[in-house]
Amino acid sequence: MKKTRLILAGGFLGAGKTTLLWEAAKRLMAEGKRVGLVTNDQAPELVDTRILQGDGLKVEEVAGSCFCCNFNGFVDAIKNLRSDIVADVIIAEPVGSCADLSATIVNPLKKYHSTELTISPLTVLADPARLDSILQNGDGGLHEDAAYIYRKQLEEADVILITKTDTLTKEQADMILSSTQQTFPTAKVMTISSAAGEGVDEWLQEVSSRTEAGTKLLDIDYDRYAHGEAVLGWLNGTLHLTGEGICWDDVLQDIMSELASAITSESLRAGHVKLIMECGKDYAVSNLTGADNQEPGKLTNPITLRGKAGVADEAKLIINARVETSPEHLDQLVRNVLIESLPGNCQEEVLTWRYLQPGRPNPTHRFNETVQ
Ligand SMILES: Nc1nc2c(ncn2[C@@H]2O[C@H](COP(=O)(O)OP(=O)(O)OP(=O)(O)O)[C@@H](O)[C@H]2O)c(=O)[nH]1
Ligand SMILES: [Mg+2]
Repeated sequence: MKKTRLILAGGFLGAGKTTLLWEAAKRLMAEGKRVGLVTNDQAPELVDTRILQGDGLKVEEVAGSCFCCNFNGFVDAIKNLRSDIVADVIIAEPVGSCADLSATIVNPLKKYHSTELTISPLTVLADPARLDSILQNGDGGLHEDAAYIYRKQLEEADVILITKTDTLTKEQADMILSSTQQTFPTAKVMTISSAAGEGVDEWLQEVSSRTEAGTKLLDIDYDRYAHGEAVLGWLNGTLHLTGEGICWDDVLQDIMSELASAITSESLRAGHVKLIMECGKDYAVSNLTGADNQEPGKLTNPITLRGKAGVADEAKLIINARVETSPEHLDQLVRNVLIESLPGNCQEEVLTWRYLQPGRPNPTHRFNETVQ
């Protein structure tokens, strides 16, 4: 069986990974390539998986643990995509709070799976608003240990991809590109706007033509890394909503603005909050990212809304929230927001509801040397 090209696109929560996966997959499929995607999270019921499952895209989900702590689950997902669709290319999105991927994923894959896979340089995506703060020794709107993870992600990248350049002027984009390159001189630094479709082909060309992957191994303090993950509360919930002739787009918008007000009024910092409202085949998505309370002027566009769910008698809502607070508090906050914002004639049935704090990372493999 032919080899599959594996592209890992990591980077912090909300950096733009899923949006890029979608955009890149569409382009590769237009060239006639068979493309598989892998999503990853600490718990099932992912907004990302739902967004990506469309237009013939095959998506495998590794849920319940990050790729590095469930290396075999990740390998199984790759195997499934190779056998089900004979994938030419697989693009995988690790959990946004995950670091040390070179030592725990890229190099182990090179050692044990090089007959089936050609592994691309490790790409780390970075949202320019957070990145700018991190480059200036700020906290990127994050707890200092979460900011530590952010820095470590950049440090191990073979390719750093600065995202969302449509939110910057040409001068700002040039400046952040050059200061990132100065700070991380051994990485290839590139810019991209998945929204405007700019830089996607250049990135695909870069990662599809090179085979130097996982060239750097981190010196990383696992206590700080574990704490940086543990400051985030994680909530994944799915609800079945019913009510006569409800406009589900309005409901989605109301829930997200209530969530944003609750997060802001309690001075909490949001990693990423994602909502998807599905109504038959139609759906709308809303995201809240980069709630940088200290530098509100730096917010790119904290709430986004796209798609259309429409008017109907029922809908399904998936909530994925990662916010710097205890999972118990996040549970309460989201419950209160739902009570406040669901319309009076709407009944809800909770299908799944999990809130948790990510456990200490305990990778299946951790290499001390790079594999040639
Ligand atoms: N303006 C702009 N917004 C973008 C772009 N790419 C992604 N976004 C927005 O950034 C937010 C986060 O994007 P995602 O692709 O979900 O980010 P992610 O890295 O997958 O996030 P996690 O899965 O939580 O780690 C969404 O609101 C996107 O619409 C871009 O090129 N330009
Ligand atoms: Mg994502």
